[in-house]
Amino acid sequence: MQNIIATKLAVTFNEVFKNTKDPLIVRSPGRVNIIGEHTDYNDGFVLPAAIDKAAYIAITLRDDDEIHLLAFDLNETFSTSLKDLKPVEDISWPNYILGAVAQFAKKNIPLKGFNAILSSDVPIGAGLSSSAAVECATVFALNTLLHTNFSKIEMVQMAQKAEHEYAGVMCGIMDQFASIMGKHNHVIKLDCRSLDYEYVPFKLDGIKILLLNTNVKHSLASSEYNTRRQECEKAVAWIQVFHPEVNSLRDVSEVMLDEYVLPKDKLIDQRSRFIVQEINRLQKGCEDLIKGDINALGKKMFATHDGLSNMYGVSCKELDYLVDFVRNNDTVIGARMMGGGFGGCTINLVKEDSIEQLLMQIQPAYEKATGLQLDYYIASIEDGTRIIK
Ligand code: GAF
Repeated sequence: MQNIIATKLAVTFNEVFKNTKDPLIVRSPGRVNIIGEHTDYNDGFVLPAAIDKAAYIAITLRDDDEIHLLAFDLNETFSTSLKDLKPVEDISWPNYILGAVAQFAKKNIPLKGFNAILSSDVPIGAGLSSSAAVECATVFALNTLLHTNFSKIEMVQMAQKAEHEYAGVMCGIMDQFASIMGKHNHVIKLDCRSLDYEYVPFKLDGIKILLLNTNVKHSLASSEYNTRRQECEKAVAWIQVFHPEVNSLRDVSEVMLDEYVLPKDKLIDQRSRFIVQEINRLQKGCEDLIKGDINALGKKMFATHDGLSNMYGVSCKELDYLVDFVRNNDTVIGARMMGGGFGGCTINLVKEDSIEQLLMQIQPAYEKATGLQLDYYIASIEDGTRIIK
């Protein structure tokens, strides 16, 4: 698959840009997250992994300041100049690339213009981090071509800043970390405060990761995401008055919420209580995984979904429908909505030999209930960002 994409991009590149030089081609994957949702920007833990769907960038430097981009799958072009580097308003995809370029500029790296083609098989708006994949591919490619020697962690942080500054989503660090640092058949237990991480083997005999895509792309996703972040910060600020040592919800207990947040605002209490519980749940879920108690982990995934839906308010009726549909199915070990929310995919751990039957039941039922098509992907866990050519 990678070779086919690399050849397709290289051929198109030479046709479009009439280049004599072969482009550098970098692949950067999307991600899944087993448990630990919305915990990253609260200094908590997450448990993501890079998957077999990825963004690809084919790129060569130019001798002038011009930037010429082609989005292969959309058949759209965009051109600008390094002198005019700023977020674009009417189309989103160039921003993920330009946001990455801007990080080099901010570090006073002498830049050059470039030609690039972008292609991706990470479905857009499915909660699989299609934008992080593009940001990471771009940062990684420029780091190589400009010989800047940034470490992988520095590149993760630059890609995250690209999302903040050019896409306007104040995301945590999980998506970019998973894309760059992913490891075949392992999930990453990441402490989002210290950035310490541990690879935990995730090779479950007879169980597969099934992603069910609601095909709902909620327009509120980025504004509500930023609102959730502010709600969490508000709870921290109220607690800090009495406990100045508290820096984030990572440092907060449910007793503190009872005392300082619940009496002030029920909604902020629900939001922050979910995060405190979720940080705790991830720690226990990770122990389950290490012990091989996959059923216990699965139960926690359902509990995470219920918290995201009822307390954190980031689910939607289509996501709830899919999780409720599999809740009492013995072949589904665990299921929940995944990523920022308001649409996108559910992640399901399903016994491999039952997937076909499950799909035969759930696809028509979902389509009947919602009028939307239900797409699915069986994800495998792969390595993070790599040069492929
Ligand atoms: C999005 C964000 F980009 C991540 O940082 C994370 O907060 C996630 O939503 C929710 O866990 O993917």
